[in-house]
Amino acid sequence: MNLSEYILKFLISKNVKNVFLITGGAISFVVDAFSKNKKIKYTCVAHEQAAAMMADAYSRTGKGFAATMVTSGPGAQNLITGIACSWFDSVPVIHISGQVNSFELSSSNKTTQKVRQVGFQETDIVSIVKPITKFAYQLKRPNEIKYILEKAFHLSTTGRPGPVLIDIPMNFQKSKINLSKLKSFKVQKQKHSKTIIKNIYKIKKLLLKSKRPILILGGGIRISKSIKELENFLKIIDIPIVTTWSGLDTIDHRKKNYIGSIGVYGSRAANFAVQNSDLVLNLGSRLDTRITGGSPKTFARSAKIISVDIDKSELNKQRGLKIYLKINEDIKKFLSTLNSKFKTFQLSKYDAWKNTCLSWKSKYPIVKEIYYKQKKYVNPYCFIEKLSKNLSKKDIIFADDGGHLTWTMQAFQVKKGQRLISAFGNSPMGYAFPASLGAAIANNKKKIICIDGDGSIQMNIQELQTMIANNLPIKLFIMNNNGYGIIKQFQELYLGKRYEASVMSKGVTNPNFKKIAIAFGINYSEIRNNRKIDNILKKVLTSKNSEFVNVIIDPNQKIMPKLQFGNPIEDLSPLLSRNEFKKNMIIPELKNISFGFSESN
Ligand SMILES: Cc1ncc(C[n+]2csc(CCOP(=O)(O)OP(=O)(O)O)c2C)c(N)n1
Repeated sequence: MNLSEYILKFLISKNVKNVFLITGGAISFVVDAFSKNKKIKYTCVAHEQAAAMMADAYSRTGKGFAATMVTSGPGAQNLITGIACSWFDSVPVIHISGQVNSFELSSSNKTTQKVRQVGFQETDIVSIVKPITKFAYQLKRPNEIKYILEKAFHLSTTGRPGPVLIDIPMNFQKSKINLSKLKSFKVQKQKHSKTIIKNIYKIKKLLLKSKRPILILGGGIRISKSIKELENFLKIIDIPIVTTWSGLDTIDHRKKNYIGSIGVYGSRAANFAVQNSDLVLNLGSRLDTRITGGSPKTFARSAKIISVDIDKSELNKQRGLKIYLKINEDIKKFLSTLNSKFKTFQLSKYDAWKNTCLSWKSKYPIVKEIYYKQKKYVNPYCFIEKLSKNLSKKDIIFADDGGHLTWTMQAFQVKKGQRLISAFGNSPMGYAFPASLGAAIANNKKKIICIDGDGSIQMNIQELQTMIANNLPIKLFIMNNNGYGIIKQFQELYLGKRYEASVMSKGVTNPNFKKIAIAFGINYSEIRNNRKIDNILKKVLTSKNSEFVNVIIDPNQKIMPKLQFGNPIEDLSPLLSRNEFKKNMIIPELKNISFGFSESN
């Protein structure tokens, strides 16, 4: 067996059924190994950035591990944005890059160590990706391969997961290896945590004293594969629940205690709930600035915050936010220990508090009746609400980056089991479409929905060909507001409405999407106003083919509500009248605070 054949054997053992790749001289021997192995396939993509994003989504939504293969130099460099998506959102993926022959590496000779390049397309990809991978390594000898792959897999999938990259010189790829001589990587036994039970009792005590507790569900729940454990936990705890964006799909939004998502683009109701709470139990959210607003010290400022996070550095970061009880645990272990100990976890009832939160939810809906009356253009909030009503609990939905992501996250009503995914931490334009392809390949029976922007789709539009060539019946919705909507709104707020580089007259233009769809052989539809939504949705969602839907949005459509810079997250814009606002602030220390904003609606 040669080393390349061994790599495939290893990937198969980790349940990788498909590799996303683009070939090239320096990876050719590894790619050639597929000719001798029918247990694993590959998908040829059009851009390595898209390969990394496909692998990322394959891993997020599938059952196994995910992999890419790319050539040296530009092939490996193109992976970077996709690797960063996996890094920031803790997604396990292995990237295998080819490298020039080991004897052509600039590092292989004392006299060439300072030159930029010796071998053709030589790039020190390991140094480049080190800060965004859990492990990046250039193979030094062929017989290290087993040890290095096992180590990479272990690091990628355990603790806080993340991407890894193994760089393999060409001459090693074809070298024969003797399986009996290969060394294995020994996994160190994890220490048993002694504090977990103690902390659970502390939480129980704090809940007893609390009058207004709140539960935050973050991305850590999905990352740690704890949906079942969460469901069981919710049977023994009965307090208002809010989510972050990456926690949105951890819970059915019809659940009685669900209030909404929190943060800069959160719902008024959820933000009032967290800001008025006196105890926050945070499961797996980093509480980053999108959640806390620009001034973390104003976040949940009357509450004792309990955070459960597998990453100690997230608990110990000092940005003004005070975490009262830091629980450095894997959420799965934490919840399963807790669930096994208690038949009921809380002793108080909190009925009045729950009713207050629910009354905020009904008083401040994201999607207002009046939006449905809009005659011209499609209102994106109505569109997303209708789309979500028409989708089933098995469907997987991706959203890209921009206004359309925000409308989706604000208005989508998740059903139990559904996935709603974006590259939350990295948030590059161009993620959602290739990610949809990766998910379609990992879940070939499921319906995959891609919600994209007219700007963002153009970053990976070449993958329309990959979709067609692989017969992937993705439903692609372009929320077309003819420009960079989210940037325009920023420019209106902070840059005197100077729309530099965000609108057509300033250089941001769209192709004719109809011609593009036709050129690739994709069914094309348009939704021009609210009245047309139902019919077109019915048609495309029951179609067995790939569908390209151009949803025409008002170029001046805003994201509402949204936090204006400098305000605490309970005070979303458009601002409520100060009287109404103060009535909602039930915590005594905020009731009489002077906010300094003008009386305005
Ligand atoms: C790769 C990359 N480049 C630039 C940005 C900055 N950016 C964020 S959203 C956005 C505009 C997105 O436009 P579009 O997809 O049309 O979405 P809209 O806001 O109009 O819904 C830009 C330029 C980014 N997030 N990623």
